[in-house]
Amino acid sequence: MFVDECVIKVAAGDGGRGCISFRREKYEPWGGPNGGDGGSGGDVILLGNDDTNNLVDYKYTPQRKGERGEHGLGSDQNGRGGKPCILKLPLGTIVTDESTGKVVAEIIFDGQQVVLCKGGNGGWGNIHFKTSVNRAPKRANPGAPGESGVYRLVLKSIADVGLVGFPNAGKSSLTKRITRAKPKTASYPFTTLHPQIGVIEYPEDAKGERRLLLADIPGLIEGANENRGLGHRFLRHIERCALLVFIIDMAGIDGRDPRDDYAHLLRELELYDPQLLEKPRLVAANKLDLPEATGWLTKFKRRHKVDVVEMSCLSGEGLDKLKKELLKRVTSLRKREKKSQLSSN
Ligand SMILES: Nc1nc2c(ncn2[C@@H]2O[C@H](COP(=O)(O)OP(=O)(O)OP(=O)(O)O)[C@@H](O)[C@H]2O)c(=O)[nH]1
Ligand SMILES: [Mg+2]
Repeated sequence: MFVDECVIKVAAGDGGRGCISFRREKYEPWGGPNGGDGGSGGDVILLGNDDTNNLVDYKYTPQRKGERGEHGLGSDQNGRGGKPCILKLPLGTIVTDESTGKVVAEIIFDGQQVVLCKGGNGGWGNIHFKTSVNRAPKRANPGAPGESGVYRLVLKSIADVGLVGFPNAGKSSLTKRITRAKPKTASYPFTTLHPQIGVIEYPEDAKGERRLLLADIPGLIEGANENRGLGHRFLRHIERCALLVFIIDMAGIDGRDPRDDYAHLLRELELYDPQLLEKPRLVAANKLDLPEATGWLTKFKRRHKVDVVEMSCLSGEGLDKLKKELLKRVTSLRKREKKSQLSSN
């Protein structure tokens, strides 16, 4: 099961109690206080983890808690701190406070750590309350409560290139051919039911990035905005891509017109978020191994002024060219992004 949104209830551990205790030894009538401090409670910590692309664990166990700090003991023994509660999250998870709606964290890289809720401090033992006038204090502090809250987790996958297309256009076939991911492909619509991220690797001597992340998402159909098919919900997984690749089935199977397919896809993206149309895009004209495709391709180019890479996932034609094109474009987009970040700082 794929889950990309859920609500969790978390609490850091409370601090342990401070201890009231006195030194009791033979021939030592005024032993004095020796109650240790309580340990602090375990924090709730978010940890970026690139092994997963799913929030399903949090749907089934949405309540998480840090461990309480141990209470202080006599003979100056402080309590042990509570173990933190570590929430491993896929890269691209946005965490918002459910009560205020404010974003409190965004998980971007593997190993990133964010303390979401701080554990309570341990209470002081009576050793701290000794004064010149009260040398036998019968007083210690309770531990402070740990922070807690209700948070919404939303996963928007991080990828460089997002694939958009009607069902059966060949998105997963392409992912399979140019990355190591193994998505299912079949001749029925909606074979892909949730997003998959594949890595395109480039040789050492290629100019630019060494690897690009490719997001294969379920097919869109006309009326996806009214929740037809699987609807728009998976478009959030291409929101952060630098480049969108529209895969068009150029063979026009079942009386389809590839020119209209492209127009419908643009419309669906616009209905979801007009900003998606501002992203650089490229058309991958697929299934050129089929005889009908050549005629449609000419008509397509006449109607739509957009860069087209001609290819076939079946024969492998054009795949190298597409890979190179993706590398070239994403590398230059990333460079431009970096430059504009530097100039705005
Ligand atoms: N002839 C031919 N068939 C192809 C080509 N690419 C994909 N197919 C076939 O088209 C069908 C659909 O391919 P998929 O890769 O599953 O399509 P998809 O876009 O991922 O489809 P959904 O996951 O349903 O959205 C499969 O039967 C593929 O074998 C191609 O270049 N030529
Ligand atoms: Mg698919």
